[in-house]
Formats: sequence, structure tokens, C-alpha cells
Amino acid sequence: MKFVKRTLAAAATALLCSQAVAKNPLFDNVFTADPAAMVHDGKVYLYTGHDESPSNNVFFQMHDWLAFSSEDMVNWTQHGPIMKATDFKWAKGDAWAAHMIERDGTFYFYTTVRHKDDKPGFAIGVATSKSPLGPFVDARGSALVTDDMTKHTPNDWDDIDPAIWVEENGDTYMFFGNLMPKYVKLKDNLIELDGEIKTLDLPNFTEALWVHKKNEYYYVTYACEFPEKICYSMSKSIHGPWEFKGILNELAGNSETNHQSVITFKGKDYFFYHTGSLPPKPGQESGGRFRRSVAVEEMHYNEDGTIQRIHMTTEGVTEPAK
Ligand code: FUB
Repeated sequence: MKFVKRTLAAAATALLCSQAVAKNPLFDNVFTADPAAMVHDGKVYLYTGHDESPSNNVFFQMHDWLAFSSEDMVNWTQHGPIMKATDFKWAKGDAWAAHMIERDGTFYFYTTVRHKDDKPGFAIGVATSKSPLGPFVDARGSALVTDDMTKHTPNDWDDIDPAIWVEENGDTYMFFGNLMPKYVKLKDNLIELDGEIKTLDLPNFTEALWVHKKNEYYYVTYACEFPEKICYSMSKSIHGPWEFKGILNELAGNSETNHQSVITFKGKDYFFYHTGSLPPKPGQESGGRFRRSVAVEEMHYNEDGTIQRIHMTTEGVTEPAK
């Protein structure tokens, strides 16, 4: 029965190439990475990077960001690119990890790009739109964070992977970083920094911060070690101290990176991540370290607030959220 359902689903997908039915990886007509999910107006919007490297021997080639949406976490609609890295006039390219939030009818897209040569390395920009599907335009005309603003590591890619957290009183913080985790308050206009950039103490931190809250606990999940697993820490305050709770997700098949996003939707908790597990198509290389694909699983908490280890599956989410 399940097989018949999947076969029908596959036929429908072929006919309507903008529709996909959940299985892992979620999408097999395009390589997707660095998931950032947002719940808005009864839907899940999933924003991803777009791996276009022709081979797993050629470093990331990422030019734009893609958008998908779902009303039930099982049926997904593919909407196409919302923005290119070079839409930031001060950026050279490299559309790396991002995060979307909405406030008062405006969508704010915080994202990683490589700066043009007047500034070293990677930077974080912010773009806005009145629609969750764009088009997005640079909100400042300049980067929000540049590599020369922080000196914690010698790498010029240590200011990447923004993750936004909005407190109940509206105070908004941006978490970010590679090798050194950092956070900074944003001004009420959400496009300027408000105060100093602070650091966090997170064991074995690599990158890919994500902040969420469940009941009285804040959670910071992040890629740890390399190749990457996802670890997490918990706190009763957004300012810490953060208590390390260990590994949440294991090495993700055939990919050294492992970038997560956590949401609650229609009463269930979900964990998005990416793997390199798409099989090859005729004349093309398979998925892998530079040809990644987003997947999703349900996530479960224990009574004490800790999170159960993610069980990565090829079935993905099979029960529609109601
Ligand atoms: O996709 C490019 C980079 O790889 C991201 O910014 C990191 O989180 C890692 O997934």
C-alpha cells in the first residue's frame, strides 16, 4: 500500500515538477542545503541554499537561495529563487546559509555572502520584502557584519550563518559564526546592530547556529566538530549560561556539513538538516559534500526538556500535520 502511494506520488511529482511529496531528501530535482524554516500564516516556508557544483571534487558553487512551502509538512511546493547573492551590490557571490523572520508585514532575510574585495572574506547582509517569496532587496546597501568587525579567529569565513531570535518583548538578537559562536542585539529597525558583539561558550562549536525555545528553555543547536554532527545546549536565558547536552544529530550521510533548522508547526516539532545522499542521475555525479539535499524528521522532547536524538530516515515525515 505504501509502495503504491509512493509510486503515485512519484508520478504526480513528475507531472507537476513544482510539487513534491515528503521523503528524504525532500527534493530530488535540485540540490538544496542549509535549511532555514519559518512558520507563517498557517504554512511552513523553507528557505535553502542551492548547491550547483558539478562535482563533489569542486568546492561549493552557490549563487541564489530557493524557497519551498507546505501546509502539512508532507506536500511541498517549490517556488524558485527568492534572491541572488549578487543582488547585494557589495557582494561577490557565495549564497551561503540564511535565516528569515517576519515583523509587521515585512520579511527580513539575513544571509551569508562573500564581500567584494574592499572587505575581506565573508559578510552578513539583510534584505527585505513584503512577501515571504520575495523579491528581496538589500535593506541597507552595505553589509550588517563584515569580517574585520570580529577578530576571534584568523579565518575570513568566521562571520557566517546568521540565526535570529526574537524575544517576547520584541528584543531581537542575531547569532552567527564559524569556530567562534557570537551574538549581537539588533536595533528595532532590525537592520542595524545595537551594541557589542559577544561570544558564547559552546563546546566543539563549528558553525550553523539556530536558536529556539520550548516551554521555559532556550535551545541553541549547532554544527559541532568536523565532519559535523549537530550538538545542542540549553539555558533559561537567551544570554546563557548554556548547558551542553551533547549530540542531537549524527554525521549526516555523505556530507561533512550538517546544517539544521528547528520549528514547531501545528503542535509537532520538526528538525530539518541536509545530507549528501541523493543518488546519481544519468550523466551526473551523485549527491555529496558539495551537492547536498535537505531532509526533515519529527523531533521529540523528554520530560526534563532535553531532546531525543534525531533518527534520520529515508521516509521523512509521513503523517500530514493538521
Ligand atoms: O553551505 C555553505 C556553508 O556550509 C554554510 O554556510 C555552512 O553552515 C555549511 O553548511
